[in-house]
Amino acid sequence: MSDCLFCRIVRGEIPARKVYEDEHILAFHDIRPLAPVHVLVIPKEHVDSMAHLEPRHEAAMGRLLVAAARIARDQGCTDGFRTIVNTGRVGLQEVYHLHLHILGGADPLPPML
Ligand code: IU
Repeated sequence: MSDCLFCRIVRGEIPARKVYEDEHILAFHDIRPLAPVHVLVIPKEHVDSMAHLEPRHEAAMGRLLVAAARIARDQGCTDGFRTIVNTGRVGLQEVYHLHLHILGGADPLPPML
């Protein structure tokens, strides 16, 4: 069984402040928020990073994006938000379980790379 941190959150072994969950997707508040709204959206199935995506992940990634749009709306980001997917060492990825950051809740958001 994977000891990946986000897989452990999916299994309920590590607590997280969940904002959305279905069969395929989990979303929870980032523990070190960089904006008033900072939510991570992850596929429940482990994928190391965006660089590891294959054609078989197409449906899962479509679901992830559509869910992220709904979650952003539910979090009150009706005038816009940023999404970030950090990938690999160069992309400053810390947790090697693919995740989409949703950042919002400030108008405007501070500039970020
Ligand atoms: P990154 O895209 O891999 O660089 O970001 C990982 C994020 O996961 C980062 O913003 C952390 O604050 C966040 N995080 C978390 O929410 N819960 C945790 O237990 C750990 C990291 I470790």
